[in-house]
Amino acid sequence: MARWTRIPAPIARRRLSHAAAGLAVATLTLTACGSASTSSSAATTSGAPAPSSTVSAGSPSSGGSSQATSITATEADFSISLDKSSLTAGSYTITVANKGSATHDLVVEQGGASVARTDSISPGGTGSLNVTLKPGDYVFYCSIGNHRSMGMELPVHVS
Ligand SMILES: [Cu+2]
Repeated sequence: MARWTRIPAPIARRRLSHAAAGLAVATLTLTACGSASTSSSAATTSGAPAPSSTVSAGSPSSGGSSQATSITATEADFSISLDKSSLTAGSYTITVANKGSATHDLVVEQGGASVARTDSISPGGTGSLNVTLKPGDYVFYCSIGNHRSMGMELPVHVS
């Protein structure tokens, strides 16, 4: 008999703790709801900064024409290589690193016309240019001496 009288006590205690837990959950839920609505209204209020950070993340695929993508062209004697194999239409800042022992430059050409170019770049130096690329075929080349015919010519397709 003594055992039977002892058993209900833990059950009652468990029920109590369940009830307490339920209250705690209810309180947490209320608190969570309160803070959630506060933070979502804060996000709505700060609507301007939020989209701009989203744009920087998703700009390469859609509508990122306002923000330039940085790419690097590496020149040597006598070659040009890009750190990106495929380019999509948009604005680009192209950093040109001259790893050769001769002076080079970089010209972006489309349909035989120069679209953008760097100044002459000394050996070991870097230059840069800004260009907006549209879908189509371009040629990146070095305009110094006969470097283009020596191999400093890179066809670039922009999709
Ligand atoms: Cu060159």
